Amino acid sequence: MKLPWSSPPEPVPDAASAPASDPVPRRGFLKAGLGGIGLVGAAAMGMGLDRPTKLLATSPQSHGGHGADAMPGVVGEVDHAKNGFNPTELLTDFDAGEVSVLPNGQTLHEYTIVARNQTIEIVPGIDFPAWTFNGRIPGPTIRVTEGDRLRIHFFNAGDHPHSMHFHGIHPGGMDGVFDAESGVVAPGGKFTYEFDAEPFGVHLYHCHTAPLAKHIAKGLYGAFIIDPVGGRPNAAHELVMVMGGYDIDFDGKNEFYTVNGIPFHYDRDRHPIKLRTGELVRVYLINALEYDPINSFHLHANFFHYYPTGTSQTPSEFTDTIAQMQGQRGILEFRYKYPGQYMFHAHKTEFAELGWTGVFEVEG
Ligand SMILES: [Cu+2]
Repeated sequence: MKLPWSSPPEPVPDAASAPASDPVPRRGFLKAGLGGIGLVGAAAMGMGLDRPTKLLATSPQSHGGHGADAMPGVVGEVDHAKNGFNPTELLTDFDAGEVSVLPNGQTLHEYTIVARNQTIEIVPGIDFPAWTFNGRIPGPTIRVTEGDRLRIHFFNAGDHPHSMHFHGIHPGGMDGVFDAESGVVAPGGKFTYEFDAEPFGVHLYHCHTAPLAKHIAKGLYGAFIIDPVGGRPNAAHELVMVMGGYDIDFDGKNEFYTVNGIPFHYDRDRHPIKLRTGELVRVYLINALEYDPINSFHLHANFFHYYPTGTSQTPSEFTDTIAQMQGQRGILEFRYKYPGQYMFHAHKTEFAELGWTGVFEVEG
């Protein structure tokens, strides 16, 4: 049997290993402004100086004839098939793993997770040398019920040491932090993490090897949902949104921001999320952003009940905006009263203009 990690790792063209003679230095490209666009085929992107803060769409895809766009965007579409994942599908892709029952009656969820080097087209024409769990950013949304057993067979097919560090309650030897015994895996190696799922809530997992910020920012993070026994009230839509960013020139600052891996994906002209009035919508929101201390979520023309970390079934707040620091997460519940198109985005405008924005399209 060909093991999933037996293929040779691809080279990772990151800042440390990129040849000095790189004909199109990324930072140079960013600073070059529009003149550099043709070199990478990025369509209709206006680059700023240090960060591409003016990504105004100017093609027929923009809302021509109605003045300026409400928010910047990009023109065209990334190659989702080549990337191997589509953010629209990731919204509702909950993974219970291989389910069986242990002799003691406990439900067992088994997963195979592979970390590897992978090039992701993050906006049209711009590739990012990512590291992924199972070929996607964020990694699989692991979803189980409190008290279930998790058994995760982790393979490192990348060329750096990686691990899976889960938030939750578990033994130190399963924490994926210090050494091979506690689940740090060398390239070509494997480790099996096994522990009980607690407490219920919305959590996350991520690689926890040094330098930590880089390993997370390269894409090694995902959602980890533990449902309470008996579940939560039925919702018409349950959606996962994992916030992240991309530092494409490796200077420790993000050039793009996103939910579920691809900036601007859920915009009005692209792939708005379709809802109906009156439906209960539940969003599992996680902040896996590195290099910026605070992220946020703002919902337009509506309010939501907020359950920090999802560890209580009683909401703590009724609001339209929340902030999350790195690693924080929570559950949002709302219903739309009126049909229409409604933005959701980071309330930090810079993040929104650089990709962390989307639209709920609500029909009556
Ligand atoms: Cu790592």
